[in-house]
Amino acid sequence: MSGKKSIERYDEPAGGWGALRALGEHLIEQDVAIKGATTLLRMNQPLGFDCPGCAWPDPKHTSSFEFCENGGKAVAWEATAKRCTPEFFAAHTVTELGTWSDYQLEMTGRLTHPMAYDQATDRYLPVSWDEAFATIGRHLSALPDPNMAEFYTSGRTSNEAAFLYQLFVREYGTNNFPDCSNMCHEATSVGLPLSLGVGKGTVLLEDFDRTDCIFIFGQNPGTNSPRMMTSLRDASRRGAAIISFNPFRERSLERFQAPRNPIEMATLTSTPISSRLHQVKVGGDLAVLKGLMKVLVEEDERLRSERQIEALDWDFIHGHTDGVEALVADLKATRWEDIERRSGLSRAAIEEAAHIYMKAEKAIVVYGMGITQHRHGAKSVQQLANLCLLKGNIGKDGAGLCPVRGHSNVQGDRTVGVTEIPAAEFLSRLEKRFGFKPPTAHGHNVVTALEAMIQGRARVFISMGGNIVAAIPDWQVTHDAFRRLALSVHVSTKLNRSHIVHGSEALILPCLGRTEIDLQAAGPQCITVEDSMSMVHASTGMNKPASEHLKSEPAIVAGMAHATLGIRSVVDWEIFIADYNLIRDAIEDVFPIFDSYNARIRLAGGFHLTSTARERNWMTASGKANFLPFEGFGDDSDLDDDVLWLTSVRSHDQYNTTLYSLSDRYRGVFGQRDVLFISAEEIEKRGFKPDERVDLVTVSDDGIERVVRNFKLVAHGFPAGCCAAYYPETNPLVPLQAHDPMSFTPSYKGIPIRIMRAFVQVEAV
Ligand SMILES: Nc1nc2c(c(=O)[nH]1)N[C@H]1C(S)=C(S)[C@@H](COP(=O)(O)OP(=O)(O)OC[C@H]3O[C@@H](n4cnc5c(=O)[nH]c(N)nc54)[C@H](O)[C@@H]3O)O[C@H]1N2
Ligand SMILES: Nc1nc2c(c(=O)[nH]1)N[C@H]1C(S)=C(S)[C@@H](COP(=O)(O)OP(=O)(O)OC[C@H]3O[C@@H](n4cnc5c(=O)[nH]c(N)nc54)[C@H](O)[C@@H]3O)O[C@H]1N2
Ligand SMILES: [Mo]
Repeated sequence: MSGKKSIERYDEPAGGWGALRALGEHLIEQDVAIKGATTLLRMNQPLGFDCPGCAWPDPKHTSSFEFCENGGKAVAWEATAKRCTPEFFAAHTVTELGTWSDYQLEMTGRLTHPMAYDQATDRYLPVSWDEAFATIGRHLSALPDPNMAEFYTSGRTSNEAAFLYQLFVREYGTNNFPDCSNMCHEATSVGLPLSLGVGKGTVLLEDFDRTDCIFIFGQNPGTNSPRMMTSLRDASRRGAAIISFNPFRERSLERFQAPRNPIEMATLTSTPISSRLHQVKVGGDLAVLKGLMKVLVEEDERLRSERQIEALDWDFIHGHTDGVEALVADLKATRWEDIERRSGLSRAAIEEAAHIYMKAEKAIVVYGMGITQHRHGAKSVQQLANLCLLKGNIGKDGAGLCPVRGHSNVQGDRTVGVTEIPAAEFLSRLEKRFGFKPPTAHGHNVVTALEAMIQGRARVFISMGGNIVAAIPDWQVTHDAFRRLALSVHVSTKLNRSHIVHGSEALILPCLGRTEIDLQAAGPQCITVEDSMSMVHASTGMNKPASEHLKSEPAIVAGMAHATLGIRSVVDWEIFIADYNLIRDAIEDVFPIFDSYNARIRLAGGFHLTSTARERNWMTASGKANFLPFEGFGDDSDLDDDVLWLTSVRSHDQYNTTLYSLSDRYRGVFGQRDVLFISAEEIEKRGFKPDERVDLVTVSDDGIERVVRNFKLVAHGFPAGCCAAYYPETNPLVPLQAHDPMSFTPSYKGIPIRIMRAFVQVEAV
């Protein structure tokens, strides 16, 4: 890691030479300069592998190499030459590893052997795959009730592995599927079906080429979906308006230098992205959305009465929707002074944005975690849908709603049945295809799984990827629950916190990554994934596996199933593992939308899973799209003046709990992460000085003290009453009960805190 530690102004645009330089450094650090570079050329190509980074789609998977700094980092992270071997585990007790940072743990490299925790020596020792599977089978069979086991999925898991996983778990007898999506876009999956009849976005990549304006709420494209910058840059150059709402002036929302554009690179110029970037208060989006819609409906009323002109799409509203009257009534009753106070934006700014939206024939509304990770996440998503519906911006060329998904296959995992609330039709098709009766009772999501563990109702935790222990809220409470499990199992590629905070027995099962050759009885296999825009395509690994002892995720599921269900299983697991085409045939049998699955993934670019809302076919109870008003501004009622709203965000150099480095170039932070972004005015108002160190303490009424210590105050252009720090360092501050009641999404982006002068004013080492 480069040793520089500083806070400084970073004036370069997003992308450009800074991105090339950063990726080069990362490749060297991971020891993959040559291999990594050739690996990168195969990413997102017709015959290559799908980027294990984000879920943003590719232009038909047929373009020449599309440079993406963070996609490159994700690949190099997986293709690293470093190895975490049994010798490494022999040299360190787990207690010692508990003192290592997350960065240090993952920097040990790829896991090479299955390992089992040994209490006597406090170390992980190598174990055979058969022994590991037998341990899982023994524990699961011993549980008096299958609902005492939890089966987590992180969204890198392929459709094939995810389908087998849910098949195993349902044959075993539970719907307990806590999923990374529960911490991410669940507000979309739960909120949108009530509005539009579908829990996914309604746009395709080509809509970005035709739209007149793009509104971006709470999403950081330059860091978390950098390939989106190409679409935004093109739209901006075409003259489409781009209006962003974010408490940070994220650099990629300001300007972008396209690494593939020789002129911008040679002349050091860049393209402006947002025509307006509104620094909304943390949690202020509901107020903005109500303000925007208030202008629309009141302007429409005025124009209709004065000039017989419609500002809203009344044909669409009458023909396709229900409930507009209640929405209009609520908006009319909403006062501007409240909107301004809650959003932190002026009426004039909101009016200007609303007029741009009103005049645009086609608009796209993009959003990310800044919307979903709030107590009112699902309702906020519904307000975004309302905004679209008022102008008929759903199911129209160049228009629509665009939730930007997280993990590269988080959407696909859901599509193929990893869900704690399975639809009856899906279960009956599963039963028909496989001949066993799947459980119908709803299972646990992340929050309810954690509650079950805390109360001792769940005893076994199995994790298909991810690093749940670091990703969840309320560490003091939740980590204890992990330590009290009878068994914790993690299918992983790298060592992480979830292996350290473990149950009485614990297993680490190392798996192949997406870049690697997956050789099975019928030959090398491809897997499939679904991106943010519901395009499904194949991905074929090309690299030699990091170790000869790795197994593929589907093979690991089959091993667990075999050891748990034995001969009573009605599934022929071996056949599925020999040839993944057969898994895809089974997926097609259960989910008709995958019609001709194997044939269609062989087409260049794969195929699109149709979104009913895109076709204006509303799969809601009423058969129409629903306007769903939201009274007030959420339950984040006004707190004392000294309370700050903290939002937790990703740095430019991290992938969720994985840190590529300790820097965050675009925000001017180098070599450190224990910082609190806050305005100079707030620092002064509270009697502090920039660079002073403070402790952050959650404001809650449950008597539990939640604190993280020694954060440096970094004066940053940030809205009043708000501050920001990095995830996962701030996760101990989020109370488990602080989640959206509809979607159970933890409110990671709206944490009321107080800051106090730190006892020790020194930097952590
Ligand atoms: N390189 C990289 N790529 C990734 C990931 C990664 O960690 N690294 N993670 C993947 C995953 S799982 C996901 S879910 C996505 C996440 O991608 P994003 O949705 O972009 O997630 P965040 O960076 O957490 O936050 C998004 C933005 O919301 C803003 N924000 C914070 N609070 C608020 C608020 O109250 N209102 C508004 N309007 N904005 C707010 C933040 O300043 C930030 O710019 O990216 C995926 N891609
Ligand atoms: N405070 C706060 N908390 C948050 C968020 C936030 O914005 N703020 N964001 C939330 C969101 S959006 C998400 S999605 C979650 C993320 O939660 P997770 O998905 O659980 O976490 P990751 O950090 O993505 O998991 C990293 C680990 O995945 C394993 N891994 C990587 N690739 C593979 C693979 O191909 N197969 C397998 N089996 N394992 C692999 C590696 O061992 C690595 O250590 O965190 C959530 N937590
Ligand atoms: Mo996510």
